[in-house]
Amino acid sequence: MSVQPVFLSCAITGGMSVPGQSQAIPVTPDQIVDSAVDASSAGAAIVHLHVREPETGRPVADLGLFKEVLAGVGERCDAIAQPTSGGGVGMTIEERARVVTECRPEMATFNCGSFNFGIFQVRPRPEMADWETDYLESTRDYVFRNTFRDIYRLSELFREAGTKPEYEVYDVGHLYNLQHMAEQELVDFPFHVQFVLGVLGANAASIEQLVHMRQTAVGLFGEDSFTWSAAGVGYPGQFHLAATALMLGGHMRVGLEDNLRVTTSERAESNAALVKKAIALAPLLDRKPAEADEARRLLGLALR
Ligand code: KMH
Ligand code: ZN
Repeated sequence: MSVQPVFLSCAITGGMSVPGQSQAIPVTPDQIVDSAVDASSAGAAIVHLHVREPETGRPVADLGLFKEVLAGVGERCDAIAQPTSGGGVGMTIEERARVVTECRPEMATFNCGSFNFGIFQVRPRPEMADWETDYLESTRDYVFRNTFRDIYRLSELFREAGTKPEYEVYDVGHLYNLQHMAEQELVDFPFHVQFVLGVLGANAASIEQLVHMRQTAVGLFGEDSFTWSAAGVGYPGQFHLAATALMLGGHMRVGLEDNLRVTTSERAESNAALVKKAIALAPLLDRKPAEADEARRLLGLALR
């Protein structure tokens, strides 16, 4: 029996959370780069990147900050540097897409549908600034917008930039949106899809729902038409989905963007701690962790 390679993606800082949720969340470009390099040394083949205003930690789509972070990661490690085109609260699709059109990364995230995205249930902590509690509360009214007009346009921009999309699907309907895009010849095969489960407003981070999402994708596109990864939001969903993905032949994503705990009783001190725990599961389940260039080969990206 052959041992299949598995690549791990680490979502370093996030575009929805606020820094007061955990001291471990990196904020400044230097902190984000350091954390990404440490995650890469711990075994992450992909680092998924957002940027934050250095003074406050507020999620932003500032091109200068993205350039600084992408340059820093590129100089210091060989992980696939994967910026978001999802951004965060209050950002327009034009702002979100600029990192793709201006920086032409080898890969970036591509969100496949609109949905409510609520983080108002995060417990306020004494160390949070007023803007942070207001921001969390504002998500009662937040729709993460990815309309058909948006995703058609984004498809063109990704192709012009030569950037491979990682299709983020949060609910089963997003797979039907992806099928529609494929029918319009807006999708290049084989594609890569991330099942992001556990957002309040979309599907749950349960093993049953991951199996359902994967089966639906196989039914729509065929098993050999795509590579896939699972990102569980929250604890223990992050590790339950990582373990399930290992068993089902998928890849995995962990990181402080999606989850702040390393065990039931311990908060994660770093992204590297989350990566180490997930990577340790791979050999137990007969999967071999892939280095960055092996991940590039599996994803059909040019080797660096
Ligand atoms: N924040 C995650 C739930 C993106 O950046 O494009 C989803 C995400 C999307 O990572
Ligand atoms: Zn993200």
